[in-house]
Amino acid sequence: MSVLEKTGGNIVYKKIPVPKPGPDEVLINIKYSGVCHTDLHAIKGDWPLDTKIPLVGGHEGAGVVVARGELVKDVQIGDYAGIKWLNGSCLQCSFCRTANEPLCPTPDLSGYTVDGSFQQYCIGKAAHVARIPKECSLEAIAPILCAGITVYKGLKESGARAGEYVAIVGAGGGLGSMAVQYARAMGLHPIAIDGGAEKEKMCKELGAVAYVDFMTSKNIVEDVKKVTPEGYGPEAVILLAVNEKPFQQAAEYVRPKGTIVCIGLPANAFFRASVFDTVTRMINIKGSYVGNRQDTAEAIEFFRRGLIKAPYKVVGLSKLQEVFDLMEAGKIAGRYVVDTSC
Ligand code: 8ID
Ligand code: ZN
Repeated sequence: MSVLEKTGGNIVYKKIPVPKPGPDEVLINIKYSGVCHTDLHAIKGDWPLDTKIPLVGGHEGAGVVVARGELVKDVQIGDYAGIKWLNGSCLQCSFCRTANEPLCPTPDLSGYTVDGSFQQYCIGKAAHVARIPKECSLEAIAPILCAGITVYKGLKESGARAGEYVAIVGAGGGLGSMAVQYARAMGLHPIAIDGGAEKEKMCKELGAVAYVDFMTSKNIVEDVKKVTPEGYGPEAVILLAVNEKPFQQAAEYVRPKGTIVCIGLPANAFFRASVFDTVTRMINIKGSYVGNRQDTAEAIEFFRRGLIKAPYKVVGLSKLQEVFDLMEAGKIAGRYVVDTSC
């Protein structure tokens, strides 16, 4: 399996023991796992939060339940289930009680504070594992388990309504390719912002109404505004880039009274917006962090209905380091999914 032994080091592919589920846990035979940029942040130690070490990363794991603890009633052996970022939460604090589980002060984070899905056998708290319908392809649904849930939640948090425009910043990446699809399925008009011709082609195929290339555009703010009907800018901006600069630009092109949703987590980044503009243009700025169990069920239902077909490539888990190298270079259009059997 793939293990990180030292923050900032390379990952090591090796055999490790199969864990045993506790009373409220299930053991999932992970077949496929998506590779999220968060996994790369974890390896590099980008965030002000320590990982466990040694660490098995991964939090987009789809597989089959093979064992369960004695308190688990509603998940059966043989069910399809998914490991997501929120592996577990206390379920008793006021955040958990009000369906804000991602804000629980004592969360278990898959592939960060507990071992995740870059292995064949992974533990999840039964209350939190994603319920995956049997008709779903496990490799195709893997990226829904973080990327899909997160962007779906972010789009809901933006308050944008059918018929409105939404800028997706980082649209060519893993979360972005999902966001373009979810936006469309929700009746919104997505404007894709990313770099390069391959990502442009993908975003347009997925249904983006326009593509603004941050690497060649001479004026991103004007280029984004001019593709909206009256030129006032999009009602919402979903920030997924792993770069601070576009966070600054968003406040300049969002439509007055519009909403900026921060989701991407570049290391040591700050959001800077003009106070004058924020006030006189009545801009809303907020963060959005994965999703709760209901968001998970809803995001999966869009997928089950065939509304989300974001592109992914499959490689063996033993090639994971190569996927991280491509990700670091910004060369991945869509998502990589690893097959844990090879
Ligand atoms: O709950 C959350 N908030 C959450 C959940 C999951 C992931 C947050 N994330 C975070 C990740 O930790 C990461 O920081 O979202 C970010 C994006 O994750 P990802 O989609 O898995 O990363 P990616 O596939 O590498 O895509 C990033 C895209 O951003 C583009 C890149 O070209 C790439 O396609 N990008 C960059 I870097 N700079 C850009 C810019 N200036 C840009 N796109 C537009 N303008
Ligand atoms: Zn993720």
